[in-house]
Amino acid sequence: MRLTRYFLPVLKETPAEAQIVSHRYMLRAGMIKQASAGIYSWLPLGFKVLRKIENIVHEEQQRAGHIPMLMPTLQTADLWRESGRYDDYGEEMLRITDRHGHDMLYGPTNEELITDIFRSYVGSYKALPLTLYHIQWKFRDERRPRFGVMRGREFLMKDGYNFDLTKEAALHAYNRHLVSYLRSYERMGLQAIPMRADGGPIGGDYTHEFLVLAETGESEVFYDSEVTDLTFGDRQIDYDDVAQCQGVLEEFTSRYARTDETHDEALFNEIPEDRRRTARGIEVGQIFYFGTKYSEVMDATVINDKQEQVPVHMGSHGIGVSRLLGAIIEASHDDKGIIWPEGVTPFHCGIINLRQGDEAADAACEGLYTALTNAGLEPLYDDRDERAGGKFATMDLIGLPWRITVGPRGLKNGVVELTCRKTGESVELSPEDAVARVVGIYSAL
Ligand code: 5CA
Repeated sequence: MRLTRYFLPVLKETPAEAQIVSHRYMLRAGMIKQASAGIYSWLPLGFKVLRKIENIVHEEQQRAGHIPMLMPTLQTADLWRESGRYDDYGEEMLRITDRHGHDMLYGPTNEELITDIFRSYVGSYKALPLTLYHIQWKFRDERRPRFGVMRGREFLMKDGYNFDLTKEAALHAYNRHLVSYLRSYERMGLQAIPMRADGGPIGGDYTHEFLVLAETGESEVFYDSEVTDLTFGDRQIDYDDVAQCQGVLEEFTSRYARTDETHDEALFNEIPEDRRRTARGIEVGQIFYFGTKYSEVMDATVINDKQEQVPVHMGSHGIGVSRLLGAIIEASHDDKGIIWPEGVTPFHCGIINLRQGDEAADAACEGLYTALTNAGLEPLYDDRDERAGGKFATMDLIGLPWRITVGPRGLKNGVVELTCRKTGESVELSPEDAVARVVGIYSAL
């Protein structure tokens, strides 16, 4: 993409309404624009990152054997009356009446709708195990929407639902989700720690939240510092291997790590004092096993191998897709702007032309642009007729991990400059070597 042809409405001023750094940078970098309280338009740069995050979630869910689909945002109240949650959900639910007087609602989550789909088509245990998921907008009429996409009213969530014959099988589905979430967050450059949590309006007392440690996080968390040493890495997982998935769950959840809702001071004090940590965290996902809570009241049953009609065991599993943009920025930025992890960056590499209009500089930039594009990468070429300072400031603000700077002086010696956004380190290389270096970095991901 050439910047002169793109839509990147960068703000010079720091917006007064933004209290935390991720919100400030998302507004300044022209990623989002508030449409009304807690509701945002996703401008091209923000939309690009949102799609990258969605793609990682899709890939990892499908790797775990979970099946993508799409349910609507608007739901009929009737299903929620069946489960008993229509009244329970309270003021967070946006209720709508259509022209025929039918009560509708903008879905805050989808347990009822998916259970209705399941019961309409599945009658035998032979169709199990089954996990369906979608990535769809949700609405929760939060009393205090704040921090931009972090606590929105409309937000994008991946929600998945498992249907299993037995509790054991459903717990394996739970573990599969835990494993796939660990992989997903690491691919986004994040460490998200699973912590024992509370079921809230979804229900069930077997649940973990995934928290990214950040001072601006809304949750208070208590943990054994050893949990922060754990990394998932590139281990190979067979998602059908019950023992292997259980092993990962045990490895990542056996040490003390809880949110304030389930914190137990006595247990916490059993950790050696130098490892006890109290911090704040951003909840980027939550997994639940709730057994037959919905299947019993909504009559989602199957016939088992003894010809008995039994309610299925279910769980639901969410990732805060739009919130993740905020969480990633909170975890990765400096005073100049965002520092995107390579896995989610909107463009792979920036190209800065220090002397637009200089024949050699223009030609070299075009050459880099073509070479990177031909290698399957997306460069962002700042081809504006602007001063170098302004170009650097924009590039630093939008946070592309790599930048190639091209100027007439370097070109005389046959070199351009490759700079890492995170470390600030630069090396002088021939244009060919700079391209090879960047291509190598991304192909290793
Ligand atoms: N049905 C279950 C799981 S599928 C569910 O709704 N879980 S949840 O309530 O925990 O939401 C899943 C994730 O959505 C949360 O972990 C959080 O990351 C994100 N989320 C929840 N509320 C908001 C909000 N107001 N703004 C942005 N993200 C949110």
